[in-house]
Amino acid sequence: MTSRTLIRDLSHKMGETVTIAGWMHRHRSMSKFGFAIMRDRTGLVQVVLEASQLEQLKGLQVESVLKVTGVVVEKKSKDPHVKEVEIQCKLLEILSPVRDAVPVNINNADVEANLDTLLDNRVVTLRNPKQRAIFRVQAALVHGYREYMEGQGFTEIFFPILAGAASEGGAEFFTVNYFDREATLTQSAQLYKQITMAVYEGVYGLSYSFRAEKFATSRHLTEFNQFEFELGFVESMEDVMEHAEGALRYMLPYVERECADELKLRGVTLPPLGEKFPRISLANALQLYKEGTGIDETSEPDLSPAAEKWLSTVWAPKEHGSGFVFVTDYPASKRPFYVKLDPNNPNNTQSFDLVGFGCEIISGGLRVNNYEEQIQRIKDKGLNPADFEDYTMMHKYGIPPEGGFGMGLQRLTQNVLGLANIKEATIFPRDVQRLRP
Ligand code: AMO
Repeated sequence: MTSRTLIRDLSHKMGETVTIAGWMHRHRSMSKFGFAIMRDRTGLVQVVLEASQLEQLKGLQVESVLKVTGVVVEKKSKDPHVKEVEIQCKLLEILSPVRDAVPVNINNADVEANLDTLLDNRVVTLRNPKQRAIFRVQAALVHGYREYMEGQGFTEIFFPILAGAASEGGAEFFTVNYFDREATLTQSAQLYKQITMAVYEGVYGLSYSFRAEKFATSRHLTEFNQFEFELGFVESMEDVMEHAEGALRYMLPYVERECADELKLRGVTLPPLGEKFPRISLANALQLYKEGTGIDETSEPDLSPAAEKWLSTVWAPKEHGSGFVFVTDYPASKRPFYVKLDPNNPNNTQSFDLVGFGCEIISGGLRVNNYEEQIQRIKDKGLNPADFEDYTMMHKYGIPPEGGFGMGLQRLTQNVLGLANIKEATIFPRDVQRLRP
């Protein structure tokens, strides 16, 4: 068993001799003694060093990896209400010396660098506690999602990344050389989640999605993850929206509980959930936007980023006490081949987006579950049914009325934390220019 004590546990060890290990976050030398601020995955602590130990650190830079054995004592604090501890070092061991100065200063409250510098140096900038917090929150979102879906009795599926045909249509897909033929990287787990739904009825999973997005925006990546969901035997789209709402109502309080320190460090408060997320049609949403702002986008087939922002940060909080709104009934021209058409209007689809935090975070809807209709929809989108034979086999051999949704992991993380660019919420982001680190 390791004898290492984690920094967060030091306050319970007053007067004891302990061993901690971590990175030298900061370092300050006086004439006869000095201080090292040590950092591990749980926090920071000050270590008081004697002259001989300062000698050991000579020539070493911050980020050197150290092991310190010493006594936990109370730290004199300016604020009498704050009880802090520090360690009086008895034995200093250098586990990994760093001799070159780190390229970006990472020991301030946050990394003060532009986005490219931050990402180019991700290997070290991620060590800054405020940066590190982002991916603790992201992990908690995933755990919350899984817990919600397991609670419903649904089955987690691990979807493939290499596939034959592009699931979302369009030109935004990558091809890879697969032995002597061409494969694509999945744009989503759409086809596979439907196929597995026709076995397990309720399926979910975290997929990898690849989109050959040529233009870098603050909300698009070329590689991202989706919280996927698909459910059979639904009676209406409401059955799907209920789980999209249910998942978020579970995940956000979960993150508030599990990541209270991280949210505090980043100064984040989450938007109100309200009693129930409102549901409005796209036409209605655009009309409300026009009435509320004077901006007329009523002839547009989609919401603009500005309209998404207004709806979820102005309209929904004011009218429904919620920072979230479902927008339904998107035109058929804007939705892929698998989305079910409105039986009363073939130009309309039974689909929805969930807009929250000022941005679209979920897309979903009902699916075509009739074989002939699905073949026709594939043709209508200019695609070749032969490329989708494995998929349409499911329609041929029985698929219940069904629907589902996809929610971007990085998109959600970005918005939960109020980050300006989705790349900040992506641990190793890829875009047109970036393929490293
Ligand atoms: P859609 O393409 O709308 O739907 O994607 C679903 C959700 O994934 C996120 N997202 C992205 N995140 C980062 N970079 C991108 N380029 C990007 N594109 C999308 C968004 C979006 O709401 N199969 C359907 C979902 C379904 O109907 O089940 C799909 O992929 O958060």
